[in-house]
Amino acid sequence: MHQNNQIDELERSQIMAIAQQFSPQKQITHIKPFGIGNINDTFLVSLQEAADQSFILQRINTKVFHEPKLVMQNMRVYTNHVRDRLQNQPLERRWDIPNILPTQQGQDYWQTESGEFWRSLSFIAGSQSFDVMENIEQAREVGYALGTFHHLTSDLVPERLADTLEGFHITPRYLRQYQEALAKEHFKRSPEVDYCLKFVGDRKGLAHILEDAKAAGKLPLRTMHGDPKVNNILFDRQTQLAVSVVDLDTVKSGLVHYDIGDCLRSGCNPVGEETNQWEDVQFDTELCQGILQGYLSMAQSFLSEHDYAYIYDAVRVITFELGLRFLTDYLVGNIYFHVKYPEHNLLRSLVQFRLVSSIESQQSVINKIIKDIQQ
Ligand code: GN1
Ligand code: MG
Repeated sequence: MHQNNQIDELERSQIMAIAQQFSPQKQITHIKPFGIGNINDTFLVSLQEAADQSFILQRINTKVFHEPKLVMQNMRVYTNHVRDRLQNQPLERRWDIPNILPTQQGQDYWQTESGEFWRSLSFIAGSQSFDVMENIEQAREVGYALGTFHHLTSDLVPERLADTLEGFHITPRYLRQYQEALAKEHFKRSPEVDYCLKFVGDRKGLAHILEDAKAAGKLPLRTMHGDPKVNNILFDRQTQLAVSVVDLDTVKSGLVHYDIGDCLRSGCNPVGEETNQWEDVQFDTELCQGILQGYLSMAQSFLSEHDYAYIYDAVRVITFELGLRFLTDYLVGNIYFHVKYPEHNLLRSLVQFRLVSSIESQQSVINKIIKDIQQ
């Protein structure tokens, strides 16, 4: 199965058997695909007489994560750290972290004979997520959630986390891979492809901004989430407050700027990254202000002058980077991101590039927001 929208009967019974490994005593009533992840396959498993104990079952994409056991090890390090920290210094409001559900043998994962790697996590009770932000209050909550994540991991020594995805968010590497693909692959030219090629050609310098700042010692390595797009933030259905950040596979040592940028990239695009109307994509600066206000309410204490100076760059670099990743995957034949049709990654890259243009055309507004919030 490559898209998270259907499962056939045979697959359902196989998945059911795997789910049972993580819940041997309870009867499973229902399994359904969950969310819109581009890499792993995710399911929600419901239990009879224990609706509140529904859990998440995921097949890790081992073509992307070559060492899935290290992914689980990192998740242990992260969840133990945050749980201890919350116990010693509780927050004033609800904040949850998913529990790793072990198998009957006490392992954090289940491997099938064919080598598939599965794991289960508790479902955060009464929560929901959104693919796009509907209002400024939600935007503030998204920012608060990312700030809380960075706050709670600010004393987690990044070296304790293994690098499970080498080169992840190292923008110059993606640029190199793109250039290699351009040189090697035979792809169909079209006005859209030409637009993308020119777009990247005009902005090659962008790829180096954050890595150069890191090399110059301006931006320190910290623990980063790696994928804080808005639908990885969970909201309490009742209070509508953010209560958790999920999708912890890419938690590792890195620049928090990739996180800040990614959160703004996904949160300030009201038509969403899967839109067909790429020409309508715009960066919404009010939502940007909301996210940054929420973020700084938690992060002000550990951000330096340099950190602030690179926030604008962070948002356009990460948006450019994602566009580049989608485009490269299109050029090499869609091997990394799940796609629903052959041009899917091309369209996704157009969406991100359009967003970059919109960010660039509003540079002074965005910089003013950053400046005002700092005071
Ligand atoms: C992938 O699988 P998903 O949707 O959680 C990708 C992110 C991208 C995102 C874009 C490990 O995340 O880096 O920002 O798609 N994750 C990985 O939607 O590459
Ligand atoms: Mg992810």
